Amino acid sequence: MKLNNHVFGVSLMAMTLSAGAAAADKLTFYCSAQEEWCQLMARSFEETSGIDVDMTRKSSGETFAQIRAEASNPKGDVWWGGTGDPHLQAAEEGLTAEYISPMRDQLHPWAISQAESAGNRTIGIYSGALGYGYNNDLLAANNLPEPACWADLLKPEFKGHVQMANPNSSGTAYTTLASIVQIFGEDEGFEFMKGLHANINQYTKSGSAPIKAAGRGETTIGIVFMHDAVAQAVAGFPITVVAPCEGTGYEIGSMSIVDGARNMDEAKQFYDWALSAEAQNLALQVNAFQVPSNTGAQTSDKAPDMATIKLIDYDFVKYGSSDERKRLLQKWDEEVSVLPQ
Ligand code: S7P
Repeated sequence: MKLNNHVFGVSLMAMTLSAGAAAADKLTFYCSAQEEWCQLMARSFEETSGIDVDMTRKSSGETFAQIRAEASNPKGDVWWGGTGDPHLQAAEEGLTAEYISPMRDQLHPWAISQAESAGNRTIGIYSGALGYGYNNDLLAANNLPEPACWADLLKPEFKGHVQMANPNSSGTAYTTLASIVQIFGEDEGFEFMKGLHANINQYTKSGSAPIKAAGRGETTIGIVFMHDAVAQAVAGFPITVVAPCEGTGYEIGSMSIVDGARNMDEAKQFYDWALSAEAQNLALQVNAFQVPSNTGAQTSDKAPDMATIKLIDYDFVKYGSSDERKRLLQKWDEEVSVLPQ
C-alpha cells in the first residue's frame, strides 16, 4: 500500500519504466475515520481487489476543504468516513458524483435517506451519538463533581478541564456546535458555546484527539462521539462515557465519490465493497464502535446503545447545507473563538 508520503525517487523510477508496461489499477482514497480503520480499509481493499490504494487521512472539514480546493483538477477518487454534514455540503456544491450502488438494498433506511437527501451524491456508512468522556482519576484528583449534562460543562470549577476540536477542521466539533444550537436554540446555544469556551483548555484539529488526551491524563473531559470515548475505555484508560441528560446529536458517517474522479471505476468498486457486511465488519478489528449501515454487519456489544440515548431529531439537511454550515462556522469564529479565556 502506498501512503501519502511518496518517495520522489520511486515515482521517478515508475515514470522511467518501459512505455509498454501496463499501468496498475489504482485508487486515491481520502479517509476521515480514525487512522487505524483507514489503514485497514486501504489494505483490505487492496487485497480483495488487486487495486493499488494511495490513502490520505484527514479530518472531515479538512478533507472537504481539500476536495473543494482541488475541484478544477480532482486528485482524490473516493472519500470514505467522517461526519455526514461536510459530505452533504460537498454534494450540494457538486463536488461529489451521483452514484446508486447495487448494494443499497442491504442498508438501513437512515443510510439511504442520507443518499436521497443529497441527490445520491453521498451515502451513510455508520452512525454514532455525540457525548463526552471524562478521566475518572483526574476528576477525583481535582475534587470535581461527576458531569452528566451539557450544562455541567459550563460550571466554573471545570475551567481549563474541557477539550474539544475546532469545528472548522473537525466534523465531530461541527456536530457539537450544530447539536447545541438544535438543543438550546440559536441564541442560547451560542451563549452556551461562549460559556464552554471559557472552560476549554485547547481546540484540537482532530475530533477524537480530546478523548485520547483525556485517556493520557492531559485533560479531564473530552467532547467527542461516544464511540470514540468507549474506544479509550476499552483500551484500558480510566474513561467514563457520558450521554448528556438534555439529549444529544448524532452523525451519519458518510462516503462520497469525487466528481470527475480520475479512477471512477475503481472508486465505484471501492464504494460497493465498503457497503458490504464483510467490509463493515472490519471495524471490529480496530475498536471502531459505530453502528454499521449494512443490516447484515455486526455492531459490537461494546458500542453505545443508540436506543437508550436521548437523541435529538438532528436536521441533517439544514445543518449539512452549504449556507448553514458556513454561517454557523463564521459566527463561531467571530463570536466565540475570539473571546478571551
Ligand atoms: O474517530 C471516528 C470518528 O469519530 O471520526 C470521524 C470524524 O469526523 C473524523 O474526525 P474529525 O472530527 O476530526 O473530522 C467520525 O465520523 C467518526 O465516527
